[in-house]
Amino acid sequence: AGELAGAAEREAAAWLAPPAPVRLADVVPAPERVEPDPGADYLLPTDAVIRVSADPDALAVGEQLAALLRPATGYPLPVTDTAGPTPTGGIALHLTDDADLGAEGYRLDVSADGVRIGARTAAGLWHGVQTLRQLFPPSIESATPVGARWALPGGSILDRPRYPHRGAMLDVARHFFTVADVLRVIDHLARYKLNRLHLHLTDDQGWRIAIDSWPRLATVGAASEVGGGPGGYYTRADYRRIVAYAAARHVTVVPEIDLPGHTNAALVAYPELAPDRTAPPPYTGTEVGFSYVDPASERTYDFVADVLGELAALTGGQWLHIGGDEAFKVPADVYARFVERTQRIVAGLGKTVVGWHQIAPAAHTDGRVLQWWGTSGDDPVTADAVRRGASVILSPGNHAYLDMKYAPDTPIGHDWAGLIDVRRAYDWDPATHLTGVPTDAVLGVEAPLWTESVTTLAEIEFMLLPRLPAIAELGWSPRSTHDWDSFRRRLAGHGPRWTAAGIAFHHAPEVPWS
Ligand code: TNX
Repeated sequence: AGELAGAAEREAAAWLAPPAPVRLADVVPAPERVEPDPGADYLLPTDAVIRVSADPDALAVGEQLAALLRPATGYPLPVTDTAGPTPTGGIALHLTDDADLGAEGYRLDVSADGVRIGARTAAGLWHGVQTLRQLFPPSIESATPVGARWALPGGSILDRPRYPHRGAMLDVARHFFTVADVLRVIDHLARYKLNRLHLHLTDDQGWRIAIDSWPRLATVGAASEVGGGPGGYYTRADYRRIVAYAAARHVTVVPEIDLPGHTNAALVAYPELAPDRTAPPPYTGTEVGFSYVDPASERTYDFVADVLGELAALTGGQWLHIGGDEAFKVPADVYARFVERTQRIVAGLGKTVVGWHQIAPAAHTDGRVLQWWGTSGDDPVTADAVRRGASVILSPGNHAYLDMKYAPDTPIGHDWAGLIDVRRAYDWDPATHLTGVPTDAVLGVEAPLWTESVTTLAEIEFMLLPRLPAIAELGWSPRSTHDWDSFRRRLAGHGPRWTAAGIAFHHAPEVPWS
């Protein structure tokens, strides 16, 4: 009888049809345009079908959507292309030729009859799917079936990114992280419509990518990390797996080989690259600026060309990051010549060069990108490089550095660029941040996570969440949507999602977690 009463109650609840628990505007990053239609909520039925344009990349997005929704709903959610029989209802993913949507935009319509996402590209459909995912109740993130009403709020969203470059950086050199950890970080990026993963692959404490022509980089240079742990490196197959997993989530990997400084691990493996031709001891501390490959030796340029050549062949994306930061022991003119020669090597490989903003004084080369990590908002040298043609990715140390502590009592992290709570991560404008850098020179934003003090995936997640969504919103959402109170309220809705997905996060006191 108890069971019957329960069933009756459930039926009564369905008849009363409460509104969908999530509001259409509760999305992070904030969409460009939201038009709620409270009369048009949609209840996903058990037999819903996902119908997709007959295109392999679009169908892949349809399969990924099904894989996101199946565990919690327990529904079969078959994926078919639109050429097949056309059931009503369900979720449709359509490639359209609506030029307004650009390379990554989408339109999402929820009506009482079903859901439709339209985009010009599979990337646009993918971003639309991330929005749809956030419109379901938080328990959609559960890995096991949950008895919930899978109701979606009615209405329409039109959405496009503000900037083409929306990234995060993971330092796998100070501490090494497994392929599985990196894939999980890619999942976090994709949730918030970030499209670049910058991997800081080399530093004083370890070299993390196998290079066939210089094998000791991995076998010797990788065997250390901060604090004396065992280190590690990615094989070519590992690296390819990361690139492919990212590409399937519409994220491009930007690999960094830090040159000419931050190279102690390479010198341990190949003393012939050291200015005094002597191998230094492996380094497990956290100082910077003491090491460099010899800019006066031709062997150094063989090394640079071989390493960047192998990496260019391995990596799918258009960019190679050459580091360039904190080469304190290399005189300015020698440094500039080294960077110029390295830039030419990258150009010769058909890739676009990215470097930390210290490379600014070097001559311009086509398409070159500077990554700003200063804390002042005013740097005439960077502004001058922009006048000579460079574009800029903004990673201001005092807003976007995910290795800064949230508060004085944060157990891990640094504070040299200040404390960065969620509001500080959110309250700045990439378009006007740097004096003398016009809006159209800004490619986008990136949040770096340096890992001197970060040793586990849970610690990565603790530093990323909830600040990564703040940086993501700066990169994606039109400035007109920028509003701290709106952001922290929308962000609060993600706590239960992360909890349901088993993701660690910092319960920042300025966010009204329920
Ligand atoms: C500066 S940011 C560095 C890194 C450190 C970081 C720690 C940059 C380009 N260089 O080598 O890990 O500070 O916050």
